[in-house]
Amino acid sequence: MTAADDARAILSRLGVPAGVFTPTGLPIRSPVDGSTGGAVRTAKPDDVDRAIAGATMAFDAWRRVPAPRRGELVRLLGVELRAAKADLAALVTLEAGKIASEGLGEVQEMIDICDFAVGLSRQLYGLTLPSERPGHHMRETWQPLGPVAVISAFNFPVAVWAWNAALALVCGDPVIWKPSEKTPLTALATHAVVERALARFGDAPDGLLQVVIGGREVGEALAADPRVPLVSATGSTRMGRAVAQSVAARLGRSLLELGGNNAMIVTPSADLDMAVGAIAFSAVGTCGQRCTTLRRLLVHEDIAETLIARLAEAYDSLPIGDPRDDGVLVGPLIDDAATHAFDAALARAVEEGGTIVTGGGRVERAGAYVRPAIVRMSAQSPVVMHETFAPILYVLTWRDFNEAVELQNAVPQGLSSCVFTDSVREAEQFLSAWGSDCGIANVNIGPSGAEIGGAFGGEKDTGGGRESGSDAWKAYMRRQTQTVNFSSALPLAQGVRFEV
Ligand code: UN1
Repeated sequence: MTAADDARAILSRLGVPAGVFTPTGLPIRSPVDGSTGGAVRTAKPDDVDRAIAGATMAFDAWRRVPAPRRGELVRLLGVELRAAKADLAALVTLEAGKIASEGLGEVQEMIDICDFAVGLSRQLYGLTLPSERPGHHMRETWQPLGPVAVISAFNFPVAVWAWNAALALVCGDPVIWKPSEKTPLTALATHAVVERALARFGDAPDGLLQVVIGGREVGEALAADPRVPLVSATGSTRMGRAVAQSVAARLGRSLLELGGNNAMIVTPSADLDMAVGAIAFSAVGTCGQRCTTLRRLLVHEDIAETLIARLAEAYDSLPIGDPRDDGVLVGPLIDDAATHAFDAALARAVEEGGTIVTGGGRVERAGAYVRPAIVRMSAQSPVVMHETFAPILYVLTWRDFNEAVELQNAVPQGLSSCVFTDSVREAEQFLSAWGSDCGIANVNIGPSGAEIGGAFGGEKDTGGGRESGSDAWKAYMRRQTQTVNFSSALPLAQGVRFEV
């Protein structure tokens, strides 16, 4: 059986109706062995319109449901996800190429955000504010916003939808999901799990949770439609810029989680055993295809040779292969286009003065398998400034800690960052107002693998959005300032007199 056949078998086990498959449409493929097998139906322009109309109707009903009851649907989704965890994770592995443990971790991330959102459904707190007028109450309330479009990327094909959907649901918003064209199967499988949660819930309105499979035109239609007040998009900076402009043109709201170019600063006092482990996971985990992947290693010149030698040794023994196999740590890239981008970036790095320490090139097997690379650079040349979604780690050295922080901040992206140090001074400077300029800043932890409890996202070309934990839920609601006059007079604010 090919991996594409395996994927179809899991789909039918998860209850996805056979009707989603068509002879033409979006081809089903697996990066695990490069196999293809059939296609899934894609949306026509009318389908997008119908989905938005359905979500608009659903919103009218769902916003009237008390938030803790909305939380009950998310609780049931968490229960169904737990039951489907093994199958859904296996499908993530087959369709996105993640190793088994990371596939399971991705589904766990969905379950975690469901648990978070269930609690949140009783904590959508507003404020009471002192009114300057006698006999008046003033407060701030958070109201449901309306249909939310979620445009997600192949690399976290289901977790990022869950971050958005779990929060949107408790906030009172329907969700229309446009998954990546590269990972339609995991979206369809997730939707089958959603259907089970909806059936157990009983009386959710039709159109509350929808999936629209298709290409760029689906995303464009969702971004341009004024009936969709919030568009949450994850992907490249180029895609995010297009979405943001379209949404802004109609004065809608966008929530963007775009490219990263994440760095680790390693100082002379760092625990190098810990640093090597963190670098390996964050630079080659998910085959370098996380937004939070470590792409730049900024190491003090006194320890550079030692650290690079240790890393080269670790890289040379990396188990690369079928992501379903025990012990494998590096699976395939998503497709051939990604391997070409990997090759091209390495060639460019050499042209720009870089030296390849280890890695580069293909692993001889069917599928898009490459050898993760380490490249020494003497400067942050254009290729280093650019996010290549592949396992390439650029190494640069520094002498002064301020210089290291400057290098870290000198790229267009601002997602995640970290420092390895035993110095409180360095750690705290890194976390200060003149330290890391990223949305995520860690000490003695790599830049990837964030928990759902914190707000996730970053600055500059990363798009400025925050998803997942903390108060990210506020993006899915509309703030309303309410003032109630319970006196029998009509005093005006600021002492204005207007008597008729
Ligand atoms: C992404 O790559 O789009 O912090 C999300 C992490 C994961 C999420 C990554 N929890 O690496």
